[in-house]
Amino acid sequence: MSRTRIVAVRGRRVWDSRGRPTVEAEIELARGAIGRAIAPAGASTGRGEALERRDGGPRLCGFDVQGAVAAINGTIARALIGLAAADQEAVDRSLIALDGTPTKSRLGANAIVATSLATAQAAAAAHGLPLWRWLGGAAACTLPLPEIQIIGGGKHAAGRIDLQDVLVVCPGAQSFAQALLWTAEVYHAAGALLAEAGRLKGVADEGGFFPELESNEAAIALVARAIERAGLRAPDQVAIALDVAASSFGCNGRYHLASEGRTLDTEAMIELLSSWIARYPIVSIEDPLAEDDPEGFRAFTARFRSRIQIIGDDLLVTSAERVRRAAREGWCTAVLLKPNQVGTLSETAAAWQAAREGGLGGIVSARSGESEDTTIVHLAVGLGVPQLKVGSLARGERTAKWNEALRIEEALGPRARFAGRAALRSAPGANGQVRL
Ligand code: 2PG
Ligand code: MG
Repeated sequence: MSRTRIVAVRGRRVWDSRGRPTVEAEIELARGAIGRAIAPAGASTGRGEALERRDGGPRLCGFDVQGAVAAINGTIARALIGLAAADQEAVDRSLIALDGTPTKSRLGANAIVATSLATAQAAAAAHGLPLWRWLGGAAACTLPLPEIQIIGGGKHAAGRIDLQDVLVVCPGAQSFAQALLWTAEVYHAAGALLAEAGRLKGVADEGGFFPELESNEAAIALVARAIERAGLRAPDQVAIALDVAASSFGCNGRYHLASEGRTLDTEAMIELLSSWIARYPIVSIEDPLAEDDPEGFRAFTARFRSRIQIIGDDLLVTSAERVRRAAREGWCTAVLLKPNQVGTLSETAAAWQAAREGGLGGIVSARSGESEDTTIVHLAVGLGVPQLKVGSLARGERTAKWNEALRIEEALGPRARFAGRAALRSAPGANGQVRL
């Protein structure tokens, strides 16, 4: 215990990839080990997410986090000093009890998630281990299949198209490094295609190209052409994934595609997605319908679960309870895991545990507002989550994470396994026949 006894807890204001203030927590242990973590922030947030604490008011458009920082330096520090960082569940239980609200709004989910993740980093440092090894032990040897954004849209690109992400996965790659290499070829081919069409307008929030395109489908078609131009075979080597983020433009069973000037009901939305699945090498769709449309999710999943992976993000908000319900009711086949949606590392791990018990797949995910923090990469490897989504292959807050995974793959050497194609099957060993 003495080695991981918490002796100091510090909070500070740092800055995220959108130039907004965010919270860093730093935990110091008895023999000098230090762990740090920075809270990320979403733009397309689920209604059921834990709530970050912002100061409001005129300064910094209301985004300042002095209250959350003060919570770490005051209430949280007093409660955590003396606890063992190695007992993550006890630390997280104490954070949850200290906050006392169902949404973590009193201390702020940003203060809580930074503290929870910094605790894990400190415990790992005290043992001289990287976090992935501390969390997963000798069994942690699987590098996740990366899901990498090529075009950014929706709330990450001022609504220029409605689809939030057109991404690629590389189920045919033999290693994480090869998946990044193939994705880089596709990313640059997509950039060249846009430049040739006179439509290269920079990048969106997560580093994918800004979608100066005439329709949602045009973005998918562009990525399909980019795979071809890169000389790669779709879908067996490289395939397309979408994050529709439908809660951003749909509610009460009405889906307003503002970029195309039309509104669809649930059934028509499913038909639209179905026409894309039929014509493009799509192997995964996240949030095909809105968070208030679980029946739509269920109908979509019943129809397509044997062909593609269907991910719940806003619908499940990394809640173990919702994941269990999703598994029971067939809402989707995989869960997106974002620690700041729920607030603590223990609760994130519980959501993944619930997914595995229910036969669902999992993807650890960053947020659209990020930093150089790479903790989530360690969570994916350490908890054995077989997929990872952190945005595109541009912008330092994104490449910090991909590059960290490359280092982990190298550190594992011949013991490294790449999750590859199998990651897209909903349950390990289940007969999920994804179309690959
Ligand atoms: C998502 C995330 C990351 P945000 O919807 O999956 O792409 O976006 O962080 O804005 O919720
Ligand atoms: Mg999403």
